[in-house]
Amino acid sequence: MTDDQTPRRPEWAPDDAGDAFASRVVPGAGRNPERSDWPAPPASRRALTEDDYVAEALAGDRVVLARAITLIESNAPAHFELAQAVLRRLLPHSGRAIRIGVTGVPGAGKSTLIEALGVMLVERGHKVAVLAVDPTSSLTHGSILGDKTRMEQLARRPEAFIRPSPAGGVLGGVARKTRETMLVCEAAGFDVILVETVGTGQSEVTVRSMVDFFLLVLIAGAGDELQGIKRGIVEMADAIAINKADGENKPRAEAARAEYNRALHYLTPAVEGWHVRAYTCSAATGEGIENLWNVVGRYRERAAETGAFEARRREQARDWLHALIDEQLRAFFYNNPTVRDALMTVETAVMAGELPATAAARQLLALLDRGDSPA
Ligand SMILES: Nc1nc2c(ncn2[C@@H]2O[C@H](COP(=O)(O)OP(=O)(O)O)[C@@H](O)[C@H]2O)c(=O)[nH]1
Ligand SMILES: [Mg+2]
Repeated sequence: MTDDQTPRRPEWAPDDAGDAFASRVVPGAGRNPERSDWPAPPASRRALTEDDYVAEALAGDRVVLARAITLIESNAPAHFELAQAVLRRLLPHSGRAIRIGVTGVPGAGKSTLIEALGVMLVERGHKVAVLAVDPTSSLTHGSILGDKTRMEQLARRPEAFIRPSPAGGVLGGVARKTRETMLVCEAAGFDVILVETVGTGQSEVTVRSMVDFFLLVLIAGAGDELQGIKRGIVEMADAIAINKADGENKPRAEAARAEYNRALHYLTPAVEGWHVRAYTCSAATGEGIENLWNVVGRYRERAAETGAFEARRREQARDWLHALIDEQLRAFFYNNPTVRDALMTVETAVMAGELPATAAARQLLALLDRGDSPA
């Protein structure tokens, strides 16, 4: 047997596949320029036009969907225009999904829970998209999202689409990309969007502002159940899942649930007419996962009846507009050449106590007019 006939391990083989392959990998043949009758490269390699993106995203093509999202996530100015043009055309086709945010401290089992819920939902005929918001992921390579980030079982299902957090550092950028990605997924026919966030800091507020339902995942700790998680986060939740209610841990989880329910009793619900409650579940065994989905269903029904569902979305859209204006004003200001030239001097004067900060800010803002006039 010559070397060439030895079965070779394909690049895409699973880690545990061993070395016994019936087929072997041959180097790919390049496109032959003499053979114009050969088919053009598949769409997955061609540069797509605005029409391609729109038509194929609407058709639910996962390859194009992934490319559309890459386009949205791109920071290149040339991509920005195209991405916005595509989004604008997809927007009327979005909005029909239920958007669920999942938060909680690292290790609480968010990814495991999302996977269990996601698998259950695709088995019921849903199309499920999983997105992540983790502004730190570019630094930690996503490790903070835990060891289940890849969600292998769910990832194997063609009805599911899993997108890790966009790299890019600042929360504002990650939030914009996630929001827009969500719209593209909805236009592509995904009817359940699950957004996972790390349970540390500002990202919960951001995710809460883009979802219909916000689920807080907790685990039973020793003693004070309300410790270790900021009260503000509890107040934002539409339901609390006490996860890992399995094995020896089950009684503690039940106790934690009772304790949370007592505490929740005193909180004003974020959505009128909806009572936030705690439930136990086990993402590992699947127990209680269906119940959580039923809770989401009841919420959706109830909030639709009262008008709270649509009101929340409308308010989110308005808040989002203002957040973008703030962000763009800031960029416009700091990128202005006149401002940039003056900033250091003014900063120094303020630091030295020679100029009040209020006057300094006004002075700098006044430069915007001057900087733009032809002079
Ligand atoms: N016993 C038990 N372990 C779980 C459960 N859910 C998650 N885990 C484990 O907890 C660890 C962290 O889970 P992961 O989903 O990555 O947490 P995340 O950081 O919140 O996304 C993993 O080792 C999971 O296998 C559960 O319901 N029961
Ligand atoms: Mg995770």
